[in-house]
Amino acid sequence: MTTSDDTGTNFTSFESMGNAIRYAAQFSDVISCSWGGIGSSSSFIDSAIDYATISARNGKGCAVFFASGNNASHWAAHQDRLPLTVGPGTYKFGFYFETSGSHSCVQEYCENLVIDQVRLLNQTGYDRVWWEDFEGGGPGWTVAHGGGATSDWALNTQPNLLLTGVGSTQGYRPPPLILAGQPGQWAELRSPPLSLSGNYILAFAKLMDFSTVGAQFQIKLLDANDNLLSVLTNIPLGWGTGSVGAGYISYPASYVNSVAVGACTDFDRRADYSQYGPQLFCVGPSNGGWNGVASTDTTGAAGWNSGDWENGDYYMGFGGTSSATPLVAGVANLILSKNANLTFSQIKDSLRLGCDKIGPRPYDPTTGRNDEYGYGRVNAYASITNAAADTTAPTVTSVVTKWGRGVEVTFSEQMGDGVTTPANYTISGTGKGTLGANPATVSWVSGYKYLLEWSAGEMIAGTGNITITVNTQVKDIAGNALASPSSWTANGSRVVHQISCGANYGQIYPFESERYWSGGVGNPYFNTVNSIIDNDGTPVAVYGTERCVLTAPTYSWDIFYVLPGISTGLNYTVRLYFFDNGYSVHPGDVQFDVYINNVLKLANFDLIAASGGPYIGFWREFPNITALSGNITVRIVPKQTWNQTWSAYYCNATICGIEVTAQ
Ligand SMILES: [Ca+2]
Ligand SMILES: [Ca+2]
Ligand SMILES: [Ca+2]
Repeated sequence: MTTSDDTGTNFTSFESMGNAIRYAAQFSDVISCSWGGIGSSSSFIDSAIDYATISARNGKGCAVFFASGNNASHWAAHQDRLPLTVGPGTYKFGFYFETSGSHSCVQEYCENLVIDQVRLLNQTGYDRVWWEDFEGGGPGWTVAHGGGATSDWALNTQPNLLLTGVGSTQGYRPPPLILAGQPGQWAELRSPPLSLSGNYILAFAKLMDFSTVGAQFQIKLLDANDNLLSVLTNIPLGWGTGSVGAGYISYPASYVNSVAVGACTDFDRRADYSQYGPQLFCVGPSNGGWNGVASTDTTGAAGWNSGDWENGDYYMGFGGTSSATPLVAGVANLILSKNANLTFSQIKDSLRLGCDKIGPRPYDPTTGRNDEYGYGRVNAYASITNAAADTTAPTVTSVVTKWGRGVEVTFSEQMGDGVTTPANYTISGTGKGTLGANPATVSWVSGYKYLLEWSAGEMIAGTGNITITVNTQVKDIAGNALASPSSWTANGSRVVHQISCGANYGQIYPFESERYWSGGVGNPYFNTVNSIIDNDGTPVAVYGTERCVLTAPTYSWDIFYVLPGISTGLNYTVRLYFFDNGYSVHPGDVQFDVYINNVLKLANFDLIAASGGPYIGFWREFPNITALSGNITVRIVPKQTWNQTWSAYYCNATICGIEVTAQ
């Protein structure tokens, strides 16, 4: 997320993040955030989460999920995955550790390196070809040393150095060579010989906690006689992988109205990295055990999977609490697919009651939770099963005419099947005019509101004279068919086009987003409008956005609109909206011609003379326009004039809005 007030650091400003949450809450039932750990709390973010979880969804509240964070231990959240290609033969893997000799630490094991869960995956990066968890001691593995070293890698059983996410009791660890204070001491752990051919991925879990730079941790490919074939990776020591035991929930997951989600593994244990604490709600399946999470990837060579061997559109090594969080958010969406009327609190109840009590830690008998697992591991089936069913039939709650070919229909709740099918909507009443019985399109606006649009015809002006009837093929998201009231009556309108020119901010109701245009530039700024002459109720934002040619040294292009769907045999009034944005300020600076249907309507039109100054909105109206090949065209032609503001000859032109009304 990048915005204009981006501070240039990893994250944009707290204010922008808060605004993004508020924006998402206008359109979403569930918000999943895999970011966090941004330090101090922010009132911008807190208040945005409050808004989303309390006020959004018509007061039902969005469910807002945040990842708890990945720094609970030195075991890396994202484990190493080393690709290799070998011809037919017998191979070993060597885990090589060499001292720098520069270390001054005298405490044994003051530096820690442990490996566990070593596995060779097929080239998809998912299926195990061979593996070792050292729980049986690691039969077939051998050790070697040199450079003055006298000891080898050995089994490690210290509780603080075991990989939590797999129920591990043993890992493998190099000796404290560094205590000798001499460079070049080494010890190597070698896998059993493996018969291999083709493409593989070597994966393993590692714990690294070193401060010394210059020592080495290498993973080598060896032949059957322990000869070096290649170094698969070389990790200079000094690369810590996080702060030990960050036994807290990162912010904003820790905020009182967030749902904090941690990660568990395919052993049903808390992933070693998964941050925990009293605010943790639950855990969701992720990596940290044997396998990662399969995910889509940026297509082709871009992204995490470059597609060396396989289709690069997928990635098998996703993980972290960033992976667990959208999974739990997805379960919340499944719950809402059963009953979209559930509140945020009820969604949490369904998730909580569905959780499986996994792991070795006891759960509080009263609250049903502990700090490492929250209420337990999410269970989609159990959560959906315990959610109350929606048995309420939806109804139509309002119909509002937006323009002569657009009507908004609002329902009582979140809708599902049939709601965007035009044949399920019928317009009737004397105000219907020449509109067809069914709209051409039905599109979602926001919440429970849908927009019906016709592509041709006109309503006849009147009061309370159109009726929209919706049939029972329209259902709520749980499948309940529409019930009474299923129709509603509203005023008619004769407006067939209302277009906000250069509208870069989306639709400005009831004006359409800009369409049917060519030429000119959509001004990306929202101009301040000081006043409007003969205000007809058009939104100020329509004047504040424009399609323009600004101080062009020579004539470059016309601004041209071709408005379709104009009926023959009717007269139309075309109203054009204008505004000077203050870039030029003197009468005479901005002049252009206006043609409608190729007829010159305004010659050398002096924008600033017409308005009396900059920042003033106004309009001009042209009646008795008829269809030209089914269209009405509006052409704005910039004229070169002496620009007093900028002291040069420039071409300028601008238009803010177009309204076409059947007379
Ligand atoms: Ca183990
Ligand atoms: Ca890719
Ligand atoms: Ca319902």
